[in-house]
Amino acid sequence: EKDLNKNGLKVSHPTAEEAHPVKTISQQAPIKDVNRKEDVKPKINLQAGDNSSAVRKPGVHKVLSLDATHAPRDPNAVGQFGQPVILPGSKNAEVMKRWNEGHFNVYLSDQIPVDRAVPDTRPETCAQNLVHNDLPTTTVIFCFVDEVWSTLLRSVHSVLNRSPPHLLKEIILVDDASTKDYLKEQLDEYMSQFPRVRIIRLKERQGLIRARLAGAAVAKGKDVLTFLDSHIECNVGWLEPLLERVYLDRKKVPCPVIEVISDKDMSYLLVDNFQRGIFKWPLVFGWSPVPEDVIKKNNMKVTDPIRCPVMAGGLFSIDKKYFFELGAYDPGLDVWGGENMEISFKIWMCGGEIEIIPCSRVGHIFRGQNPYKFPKDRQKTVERNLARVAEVWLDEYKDLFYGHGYQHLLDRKVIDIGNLTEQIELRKKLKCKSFKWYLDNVFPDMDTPVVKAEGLVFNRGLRKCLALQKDSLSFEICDLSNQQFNYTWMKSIRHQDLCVAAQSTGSGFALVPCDNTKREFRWFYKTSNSALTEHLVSEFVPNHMCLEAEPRDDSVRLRPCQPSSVFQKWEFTRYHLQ
Ligand code: LR7
Ligand code: MN
Repeated sequence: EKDLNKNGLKVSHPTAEEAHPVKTISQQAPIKDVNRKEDVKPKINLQAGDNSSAVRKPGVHKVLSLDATHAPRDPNAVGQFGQPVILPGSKNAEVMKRWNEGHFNVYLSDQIPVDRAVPDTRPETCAQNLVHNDLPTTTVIFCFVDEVWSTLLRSVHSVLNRSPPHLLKEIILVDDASTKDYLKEQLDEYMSQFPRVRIIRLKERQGLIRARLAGAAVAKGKDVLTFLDSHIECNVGWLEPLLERVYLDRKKVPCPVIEVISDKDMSYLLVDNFQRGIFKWPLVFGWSPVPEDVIKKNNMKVTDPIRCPVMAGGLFSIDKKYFFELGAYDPGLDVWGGENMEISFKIWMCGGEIEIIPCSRVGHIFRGQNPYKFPKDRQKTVERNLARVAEVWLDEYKDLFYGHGYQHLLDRKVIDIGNLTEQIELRKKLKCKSFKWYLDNVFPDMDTPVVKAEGLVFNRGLRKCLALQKDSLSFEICDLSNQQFNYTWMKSIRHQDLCVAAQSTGSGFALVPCDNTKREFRWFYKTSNSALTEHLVSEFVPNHMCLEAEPRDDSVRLRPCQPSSVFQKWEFTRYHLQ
């Protein structure tokens, strides 16, 4: 069922079960940041909200809980209060028949009220938290393609019912060229009851990234944009804590805690506290708990915002002007995937912050598969998006992206990732910091060295080292001059911009400007614990020959690999391999 590319790597985000531990018991435990100290005093930002030059009054009120949602219209309905529903076995066929409409239990969803109550899963003290009286308003943007009727409606009702009306400027539904009939006149008619809801329709399928951009472009609200997936349920008091963060600092990008609506029984499940959004190579999103000792050391409270290296993608609020200052999303990203990495790197590297706000909680139906078609191949679409992000934002670390199974993307004849000039210009214009800065400051626990090994390349047999010699390699007594090499994620043996290339004919080498797309630059480094096979094997020459020291004249050459030959054993000074 998993989406594996040809290297066996997952390109979809992890499913709820895999990566987002759920709990049904009530939560306790504290929170805080792992990377930086949380601001002690709220920053008063005169630029946020209206342009009044007066210092904001501390005027504060408790988060509105809009208690009507706790006393639903129909308390005996199926799935009410987010309870699990076990359908009789006789319904199985029907459940299965409708499953693929949304890749969740659509049959059951259709039985559950569109305005059901869900358990208030906020930490207890959240109801006492204070927010400002003059919070900015928000436009809520849902984009969707062929969303299931009942879940789309439940998403909209949860916003209408659980957002303080004076803070909800409008809800924009962006129909990304859906094919289902019920999403046409029937949806128009239904939504016409709610003056705050507007529908815009895209003539051609654009994908969620450009669909969100289309929504943002027509937003009438001037303050804040809030993006949500179209199969969610906002919990009690979800909005004000998000807007409060933007109010305190317009460069904060707050995300709610994303809770789980079961795809099988539609129950609303509480997730573990202290989860951060992170990524692993090759740019795979995941959740990771804030370490226990960090929680203790910082005396983190359960309600404290948690700074996140990356956001999940679908659910967040952002100051509208700031969103556009950042260049919004790269409009060259197609359909699904990668935009969460793009916006996350952009926010952090260009002066903003991403936070999860524990007092704001939204349930989301996690599905095993995308229920809609990709206009082109899904795998290729996501890879291409990620390659665009890597090229613009990762600096020298893009080798780690490509080196974790995406080397084929470097061949631009195979995959056209499109023009990136505007994105690169934008990064310059905004004077954004380096990816290294981001790793060191925002995600220091990732500990991801940019090369696999470095230093001298020492041969055990002759006790000498590889050395640079004009445009070729020599083999000399080890010293510290001209003998420093990196073994990179692209499998190249590199000295500054020069790389060791195998020659297709003969047994020689060249030391020439690196080119990650060419196979003559790739050297397997074969290791084993017995240390008998530390060979540097050319991927290029026929039969994968090995780098060998020639004892007679102290030169180096390529020879058929021989596991026992000491002249073929090479060691770097320092290893960062796994
Ligand atoms: O072509 C499309 N056009 C659309 O309008 C494809 C999708 N969409 C809509 C779709 O109907 C839905 O409302 O876009 C929204 C997101 O699509 P999903 O629900 O298929 O995405 P997802 O929940 O599987 O994936 C997560 O990662 C995506 C990467 O591009 C987006 O950022 C999603 O918003 C994001 N969802 C979340 O963050 C919710 C929590 C999931 C996690 C972890
Ligand atoms: Mn989703």
